[in-house]
Amino acid sequence: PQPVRLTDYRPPDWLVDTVDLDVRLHPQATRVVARLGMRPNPLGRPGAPIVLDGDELELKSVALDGAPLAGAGYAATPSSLTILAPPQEPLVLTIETVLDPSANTKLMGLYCSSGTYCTQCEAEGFRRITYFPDRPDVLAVYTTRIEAEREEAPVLLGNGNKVESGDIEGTTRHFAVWHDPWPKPCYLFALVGGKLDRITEPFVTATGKEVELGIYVEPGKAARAGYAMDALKRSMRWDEEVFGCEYDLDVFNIVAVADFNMGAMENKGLNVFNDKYVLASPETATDADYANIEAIIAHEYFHNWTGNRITCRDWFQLCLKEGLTVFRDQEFSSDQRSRPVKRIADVRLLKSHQFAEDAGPLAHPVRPATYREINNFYTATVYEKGAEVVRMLKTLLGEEGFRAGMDLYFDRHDGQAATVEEFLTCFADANGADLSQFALWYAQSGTPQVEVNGHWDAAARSYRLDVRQTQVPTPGQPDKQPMLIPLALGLVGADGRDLPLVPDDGTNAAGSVLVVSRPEQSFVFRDVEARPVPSINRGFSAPVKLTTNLASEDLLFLARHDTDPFNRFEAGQTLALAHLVSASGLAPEKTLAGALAAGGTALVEALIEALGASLEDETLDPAFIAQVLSVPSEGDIAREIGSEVDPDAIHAARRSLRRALGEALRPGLERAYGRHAPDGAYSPDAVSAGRRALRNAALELMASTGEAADIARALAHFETADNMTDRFFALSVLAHHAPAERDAALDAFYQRFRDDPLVIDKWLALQAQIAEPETLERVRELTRHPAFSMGNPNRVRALIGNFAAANQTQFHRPDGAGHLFVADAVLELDRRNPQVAARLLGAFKSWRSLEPTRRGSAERALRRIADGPGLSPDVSDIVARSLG
Ligand code: BAL
Ligand code: ZN
Repeated sequence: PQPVRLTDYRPPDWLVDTVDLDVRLHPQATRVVARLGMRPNPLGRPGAPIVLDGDELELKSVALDGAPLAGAGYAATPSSLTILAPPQEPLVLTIETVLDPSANTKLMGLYCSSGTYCTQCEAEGFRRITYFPDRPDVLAVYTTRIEAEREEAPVLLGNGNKVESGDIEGTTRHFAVWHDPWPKPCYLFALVGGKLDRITEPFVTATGKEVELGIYVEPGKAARAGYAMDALKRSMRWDEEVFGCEYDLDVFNIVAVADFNMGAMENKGLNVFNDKYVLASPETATDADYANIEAIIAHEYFHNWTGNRITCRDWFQLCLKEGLTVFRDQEFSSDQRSRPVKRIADVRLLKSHQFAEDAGPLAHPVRPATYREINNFYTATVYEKGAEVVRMLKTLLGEEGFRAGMDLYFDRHDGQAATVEEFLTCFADANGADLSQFALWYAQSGTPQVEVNGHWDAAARSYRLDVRQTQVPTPGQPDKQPMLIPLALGLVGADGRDLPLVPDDGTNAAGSVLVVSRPEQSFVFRDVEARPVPSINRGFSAPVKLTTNLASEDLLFLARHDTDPFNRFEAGQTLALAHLVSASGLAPEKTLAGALAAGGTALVEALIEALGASLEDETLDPAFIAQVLSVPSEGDIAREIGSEVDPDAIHAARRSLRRALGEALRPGLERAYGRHAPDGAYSPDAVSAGRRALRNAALELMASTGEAADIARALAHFETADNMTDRFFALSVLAHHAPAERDAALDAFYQRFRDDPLVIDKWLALQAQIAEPETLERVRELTRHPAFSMGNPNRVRALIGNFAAANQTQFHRPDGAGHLFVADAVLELDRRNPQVAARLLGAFKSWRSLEPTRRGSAERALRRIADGPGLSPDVSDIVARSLG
């Protein structure tokens, strides 16, 4: 496909004010009649034809103002419909198409998921339902009549409010009419028809309007929707209280389906969810599942204002709704749970996914300037880095300044399709701020590198920080400009308390945030009586790669004393990472890793001691301690090493550090394990989840020693667990650390949950992650297991996705068999579901940093895909950029 460029944007030639749809559902031949109330756009090209998008559509008829249009009046293909010489005035265009939902394996447009009709239209799925100007800046009011066999689809749902329903006399069919008064782009259209159970609750908005909330699930699963409903109500209240956003329809419905490409979708008044992010019970869902459900329910709900009421002018602006809405859901979860632990988890995710993306051939700006396939830009960069950019805006402007900017944005752009520039202008106008340099965060790709060196001047009683920022080249961006980087700072005194920050004249330190704007810049603080330890980039205030001249003793000090919980965590991680890099045999000269290697085991012992101090500190949140004890991931270590990566060496280094922790901290781990034993029925709340997290972290660290008593403890933990968090965690410990117990435990788990696909996904994922050479054959066999299906995205992601993304040693086997297996899976999947195939292919994103043997085999696998016949635009785009 030809690239689409941001600079080529022009307004639509024709606008659509109203869409009246009549959809007669049938599994193989659904008939759609669309009546589009259109008019020429005063901002468009005068006299332009009407050009509508389509995708695999079968056209039955076209009429203009009620009169059938002869073939000479239009040109139609499955992918476009052009009305050749329309009158240049308001008109009604009626289009009849027929489609086959059962044959729709791409899961875009209208399809059947386990017998339920549902839709997915973002980004460009509506054109698979009817011909339409499928672009987000065409906003219309929709009325949807849905008709179906009563037996087959007793529930019929659409956007907006239900205005009519009934039986069709003399037939076995019935219908419902839904009207959505809020103009919206077609990507927010949805309909659902099926046999579904429902839970419902009332909600009264801040101004007293009553809303009926409904969650629809497969028959028999309603009992598992309660947590999602609770999360929804909390989200609605929170958005009123924190952002002043009130819901705006009489009903809000969520439907959970089993076959879904994404996590969920924010269609107006009718969210459609991957059932993984709705269904939960203590027996089937882990604490992480509960937290994800809460976050994603909130995320989709928050889109009602950031995405739906104010949408995107074009798909380049995707971060306008996604980055902002991720920021909002992160804030919601932080308020509902532990803010520091949430921040640590979010930064871990950012580094493992987004920093990795930024460091490889798929790097792109938060707002890309060009794309070939928009489906490939639902990325960690657009979402997670996009959220970091909004967070920095808040850091720079402060709580009130940020809220003033948001208020102005809602006020000024409600009902519009907006741009990133318009968003930033609201914050600039509301605060009298110049955000022109800040805007580079949207345009420049790559992770900025920030080096900070601190110097204490005893004679002058001052402390100086020299800051240097470097922007590394990324695909298509060889040269970059310096960015505006907010670095939150503390100077920690010997007693562990923060010193007052007194900026010397001439610096631009605003409170405790250094605003770095130049390639090199110094900040001086006076009245500093003794050498402090600087705590830099507190709370991860900027998404940068930070290096400092802190000595390992300084990091050990921060790991014990920093009052900023994120940096207390981060200090331990920095030391652990340095050790792991050096233990992987690849310590570059003059780095902290090099120094550690030179320092020998003494520093590792000191690190373990510092982690042990956190473990024993009963004033700390157990969830925080669990994070502190969790060593950097294999991906983090690989990224730190950067080139000539050997995943086996990394795996061995990480394993041996965990074993050392298990051995050295055993008494404390045993105490934590005992102290956090369950004291009542399972509850998914954050405090209970934190206690389980620490207890399970202790279980795993002890089991990583391989001692028989520790394995026996894990087995007992598995067998006596009364909830999925504990049961699955213990199973995972056995799978990774107890080869002799593994298969019996896996089998017991399978027999217990064989009828529950979402739980079986955990079972598939776990087996795919075992770091042993037999795993590839195990995964191959599992692709033939009755529980597996290439047609279901959750199954594919659980088994093949986890093998590729979460099993570095086996995906990158030196014999290349892992790469080849995934390449063949990508090719097979691409014929069925290109979006899922392209996402799987993303696992190759760091291939250039591998050592030569593995790099060669990854390249051969990528070339094999590139040479595949009839590749989808999704896969051909990713493979071309990966090799480019
Ligand atoms: N808009 C696609 C799903 C989501 O990000 O909410
Ligand atoms: Zn979203």
